[in-house]
Formats: sequence, C-alpha cells, structure tokens
Amino acid sequence: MTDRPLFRKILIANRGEIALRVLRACHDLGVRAVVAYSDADRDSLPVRLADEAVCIGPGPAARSYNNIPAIVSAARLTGCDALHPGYGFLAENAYLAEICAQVGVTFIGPRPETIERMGNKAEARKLMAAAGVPLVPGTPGPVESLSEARRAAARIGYPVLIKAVAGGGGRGMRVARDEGELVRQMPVAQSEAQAAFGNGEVYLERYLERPRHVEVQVLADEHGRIVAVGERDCSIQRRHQKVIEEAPAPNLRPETRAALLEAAVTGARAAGYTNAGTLEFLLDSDDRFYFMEMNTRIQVEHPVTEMVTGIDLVAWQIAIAAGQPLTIDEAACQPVGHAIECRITAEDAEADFAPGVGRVDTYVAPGGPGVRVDSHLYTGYSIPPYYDSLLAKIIVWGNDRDQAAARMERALTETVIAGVPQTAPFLRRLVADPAFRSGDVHTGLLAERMERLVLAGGERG
Ligand code: MV4
Repeated sequence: MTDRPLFRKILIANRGEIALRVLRACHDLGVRAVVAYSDADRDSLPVRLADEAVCIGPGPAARSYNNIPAIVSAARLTGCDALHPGYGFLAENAYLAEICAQVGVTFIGPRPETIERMGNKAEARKLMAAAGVPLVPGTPGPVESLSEARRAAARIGYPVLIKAVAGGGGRGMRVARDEGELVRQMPVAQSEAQAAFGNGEVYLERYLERPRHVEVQVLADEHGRIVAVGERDCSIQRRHQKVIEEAPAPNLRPETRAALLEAAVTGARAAGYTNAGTLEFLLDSDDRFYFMEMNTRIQVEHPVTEMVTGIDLVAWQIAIAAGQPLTIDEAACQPVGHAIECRITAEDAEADFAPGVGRVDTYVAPGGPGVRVDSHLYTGYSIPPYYDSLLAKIIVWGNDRDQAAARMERALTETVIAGVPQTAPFLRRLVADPAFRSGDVHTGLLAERMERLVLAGGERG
C-alpha cells in the first residue's frame, strides 16, 4: 500500500467491538477515524480511542445507528471522505451506500446495486444457479397448489422442507417426510407464513439432515481480481445465532474444499462483486455443498480467517474502497494452523440464555500465545439495553484444531467478566465437549448437547 493515506478520514458508523476493530485498522493504515455514537455509547471504548467522535442521536438504534440522515450528515460535517458500516445496523442497506455516493463519501463495501441484488434472497439464488453454483434441489419459485407441491416433492425426493418465500433466519420452515405429511403441513406452513410475514407463498427444497454451515470469505477489488480467502465452519449455532466459528472447516476433503472455494469465486464474479463478502453454503453428509445466501459485509467471525492467513480483512476493505489493487493470491490464502472464535454474550446460559444488562464490575481479558480478544469491554463499563448482547470475541490460534481448542479452554478459564450474566463458562464446557472435539460438527450439535452443557452448572463463575 502507498505512502499517501488511502482516505483523509473515515466515519465509523457502528459501535461496540466492531467499531473498535475498524478503528484499529484505520490506525494501522495511518488513516484518521471519526466514531459516530449514540447517547448510550458516550463512555464507550471506541469513542475514547477515536481521533474524533460525533453524537448521532439517542440510544434507540432507529434514531442513531439506523438513522441514515444523521449518519451521512455526521460524515459530511466532520470532513470524512469514506464511511465504514461494520456489521448489523446499516451494513447491508443499499440506500446508505447510494446516498454516500451521491454526497461524495466512499462507502466501504460493495456497490449499492450489488447490496440490493444479494439482499433479495430469491434473486441471489437465481443469479447463482445461472452461474452454475449448486443450490439445494427444490422448486425454482413458489408452489401455488397442493397438487403442484406433491408433483414437485416427488421429483425432489423426500424429506422436503417447506420454506416461506418471505422468511429467513430459519423462520417459517417445516419438514415433510412423506406425501401424507406434505398434505398436512402445506396449509399450516402457508397460513403461518401469511401471519408472520404478510406473504403466504412457500417453496420446497430437499431437506438436508444435520447439515454443516460452511461459508467462504472473498475479497474482490475494483479491477476485476477476486480471491477466496478461505472457508469458515459456523455450524455451532443456537437458534440461528452463531456461537463458535472456526477456520479451516474441520474434516473437509481437499477436493471438496477446492470446489467450494471455486464456486464462491464463480458466484462473486457473477454478482459483479467488489470489496469483502461471504457466500454461505450448506454442506451435507456426503460432502455436497449448496449455496444459501451472500452477505455483503464484514462478518462477526472474520478474525478466524485473519488468524490462519495473516490477512487483515478490514484493512483490505479500506484499501479496495480506495481503488487499490488486490495484491494477494491463492497461495497467500493457504491456511496455516487452526483458529477458533467464541462469542461471549451477556446472557444467562442457565436461564435459557436470558439477556442481562448492567455494569461490568470486573473485566480481565485472557492472553498469552495464540490468543486474540476483540472486545469493547473495560472494568466499570455499563452495557446499554438497546443493542445486541455481544461482549467479547475470544479468538485463538493453534498448530492444529486440538491445540486451538485446548487454548480456547485456557483462554475462557482466564476470562473474568463479573457483574453481568455472561457465557464464558458455558462456552468452556462446549469447547471441552467430546462432540465438539471430534470435529464432526453440524448445525444440530448444540441443541443435541445442550442438556448436558447447561446441567453441568456447578462450574459457574
Ligand atoms: C435448510 C436446512 C436443511 N435443509 N435447508 C436455517 C436458516 C436458513 N437460512 C437456512 N436454514 C436451514 N436450511 C434445507 N433444505 C437446515 C437449515 C438450518 C440451519 C442452517 C444453517 C445454520 C444453522 C441451521 C440450523 C437449523 C437449520
């Protein structure tokens, strides 16, 4: 990268650990940064460490972190020539990207049309199918009648999954294991979809039993160069929230991995993609993979990819947005060792993960060889009630998966977060669980092991 700063000043339109992560990338690159914050985040670490900070509104996100006029005004008034949206909030809002372009602020992300196109999940699937990226066998669009559903299910093969066209995040899905179940479940699924999403349309897919969630990180510059930086396994989820992520994906055959990364590059190219993005796939027990959706932002779990490649993904987001050419190749993306991330949240694992707020009376972060902590916590910090419950991401690196897991157990044991409920003790039991240690991970694992993980409650604290 060059001597001249990539940008004069970047507005960070986010909060918490990701605001801090982006701020650190700015400082590593020699770019000044302004943190846009809500009243509730006035005393936060990213505000304290920023070169400048600007208040954009009251605590509720609708009036601050999701308020496009307030954010774009903040960028203009502080003389920023670029904006980083982080993840969540407006990170995948095509209007924000469009308005930034109109007022001469570079949006650090893909083009507005790309965000829009990938945000429409049906259109994204169509585009990927046309590019030759595999999809789960299913109906191309909504099924109108019961007889159409029966014909389609017979062609797809049972079990089938009935999915709401307007659904997402796992909501509005029903399994039918035979034609009798299909006939019974179709009307239920349709009326549920109508009630939940205001759209009763459903489509069918072959139901994959206990699939894995494997996603591919891509970087694409504005000169046509696209690389797959590697894959992450994010199968350890609770109610569609990721809990543990790792790179590389364990027990993946080299030829499957190569085909997956190639499919991701093909998909990103077909989408005309630029900047950092992630293609999500489901992987079945026969190692077949199927495209699910594309995320047009930096993701929470990006550090595991950084730990095994040494590539700074956020710095590349900024460099790409400044028009720099991508100078990394497939060889630079070969993973070295293994990385695992645990998300510590302010939830009570013994009380069905009820969220808590309040003051962090003591915070002691883990450290030592191979440990990275991405967190905005400090002793005395008060968790505001308005936002998500993520407190800290512990990311560890090891020569292999066993060493990484052992280090994660150590790091979680060292971690002290007192005064609020927090999931570090739960995560330590999960990382120690033989089902996780086996590497035979899948999206049903956490639910299957939950009973023994929360019953081992004597180790709290
Ligand atoms: C599936 C599936 C099995 N078969 N589709 C859940 C969220 C949504 N975006 C896709 N999801 C699933 N789709 C077929 N045809 C299982 C899931 C699924 C899942 C996927 C990814 C990560 C965690 C999951 C947990 C339960 C179910």
